[in-house]
Amino acid sequence: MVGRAFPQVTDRVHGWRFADSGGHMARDGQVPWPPSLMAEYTAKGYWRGVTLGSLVGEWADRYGPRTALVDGDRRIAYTELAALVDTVAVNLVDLGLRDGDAMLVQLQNCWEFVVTTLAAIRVGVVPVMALPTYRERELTHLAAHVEAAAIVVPAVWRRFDYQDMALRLTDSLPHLRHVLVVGDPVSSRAIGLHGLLSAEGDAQTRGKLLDDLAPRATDVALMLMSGGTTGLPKMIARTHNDYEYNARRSGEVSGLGPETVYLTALPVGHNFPLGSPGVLGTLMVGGRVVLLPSPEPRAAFAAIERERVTVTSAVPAVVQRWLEYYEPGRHDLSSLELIQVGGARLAPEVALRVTPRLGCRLQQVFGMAEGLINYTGLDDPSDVVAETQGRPMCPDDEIRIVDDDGADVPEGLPGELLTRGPYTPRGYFRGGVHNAQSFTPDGWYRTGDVVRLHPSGNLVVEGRKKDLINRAGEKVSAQELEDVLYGLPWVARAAVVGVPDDEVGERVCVCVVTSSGTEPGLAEVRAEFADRGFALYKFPERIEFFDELPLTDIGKPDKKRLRVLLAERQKA
Ligand code: OOB
Repeated sequence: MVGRAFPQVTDRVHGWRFADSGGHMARDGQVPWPPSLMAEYTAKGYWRGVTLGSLVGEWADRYGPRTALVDGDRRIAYTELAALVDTVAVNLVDLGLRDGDAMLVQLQNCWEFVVTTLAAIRVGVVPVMALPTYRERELTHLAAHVEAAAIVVPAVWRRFDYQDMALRLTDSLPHLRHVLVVGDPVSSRAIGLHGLLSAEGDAQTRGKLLDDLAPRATDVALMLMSGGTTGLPKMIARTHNDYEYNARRSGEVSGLGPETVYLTALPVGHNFPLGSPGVLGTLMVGGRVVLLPSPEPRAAFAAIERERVTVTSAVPAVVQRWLEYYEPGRHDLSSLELIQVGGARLAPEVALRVTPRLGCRLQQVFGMAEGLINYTGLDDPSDVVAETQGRPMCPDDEIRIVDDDGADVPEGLPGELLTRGPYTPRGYFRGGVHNAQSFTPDGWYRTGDVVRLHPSGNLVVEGRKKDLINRAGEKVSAQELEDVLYGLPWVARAAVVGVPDDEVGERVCVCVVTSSGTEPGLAEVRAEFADRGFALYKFPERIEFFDELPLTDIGKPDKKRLRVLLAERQKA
């Protein structure tokens, strides 16, 4: 146990919670749902009124000796997980961290991530999910925005000294009091997380004290980062009620159960592997979570084989690598029942190869940190699974598909997706001007995604509202062209972007990683589009070859970076 005596319950400061009465105004930067809907979501059983932290003890009671987490050689049973979470929670409180304080969590996939995150949540300390790739610029922005009181980082990971970076942050951020470090060496100015894994007193007394300190289900449980690829990330405060539902309902529509062995190889601080259904959805049903720090195929396949993994989630770029790497005689993926693919558009041609090649089912997941998640059904026909990105998981998810004037488009036509619902907050955390841009006055989140309703009732993502190339006023959807490119035998990966042009504003540039080593000329590529009857203005006007296309932290195509690379090539 660190430092001084356990604090009194009366010490509590209620940082980010909804007021109990008097208009349900949220404290400090959080936009609440209207009271009538809060009552309705509760009455309908979406919101169970439980905190995520209290679930850990429930899981231990229910699943006891079963393995909850696997991280390399470290295996943690449900009972041990609950004990670890309570011990760390007590020590966090003892460090002076309180209900409503924010703690940046910047860890690679490891068991300590799960324990620290749940420990914080248990006592109302709000973990802010910072991805491992963030550096000082992003972290300073996050820490300042939430006035973070603590940060937890690896000492060194992939040869980068996170501890050093975190300690430097404390110099410029007065709120940031504690640097917690996983691994060695721990600086004298930091606190080793492994030192927080023991505490004085017996577990029962500890549990009782922690229950008294527990936040309320309407409070903010954790913060997720928006997936936007422009500008600095925006923060989404998710409450216990809404995120518990997010993970529980996701688990239902993904068919998770006690026999599930879920592999998380995407960065676990992201909504997809964290709670959609991911780690939390798996733990809720007594399954086993296998943590791997990277989706690199050799290690991922070895983990699948060793742990008999049944479900995993991946972004399209990862699935493509797995499809290329897989050798039936060499790799045993026979335990794998389901691969969930989301985060970016999966080309139908690639989708169709998943089941025949890897021998497991495919489920498309179209979700967002802001809330709404769509899943294809486990019994949808294979063409629907290949061509659509699923349907909202909750009967009370509201969606609209609108034109530029905000009017509903005729059924089946593309438009921007707007949404509201029981796990889609009504604004960003301290969102300011972003809230006015991204949310309508009546609480609809403008996703920026262009979708259309498929006859199956599922949604098809047609692209991003801003991912249009404007060629002399004619709008070209990058995605429409990418789908064609993925059907060509020599294309391993493709991204289409607009490049600035004095004459027509922007021209269509095709960026390709080839699968065969051949590099066809522009004329050949244009002939493919001619064969398919495309309008002339959509034809590619430049083609560039790459060894790899740049990806974001989670593995989505990073078009912002791609544009920079293209500009550099142009100059050279
Ligand atoms: C997930 O969340 P974010 O917040 O990183 O990104 C959300 C955005 C969406 O608005 C959409 O533009 C894109 O990522 N996206 C997809 C997609 N899934 C997400 N675009 C096309 N097809 C898909 N299947 O990315 C996320 C969160 C929870 C579950 C799954 C993904």
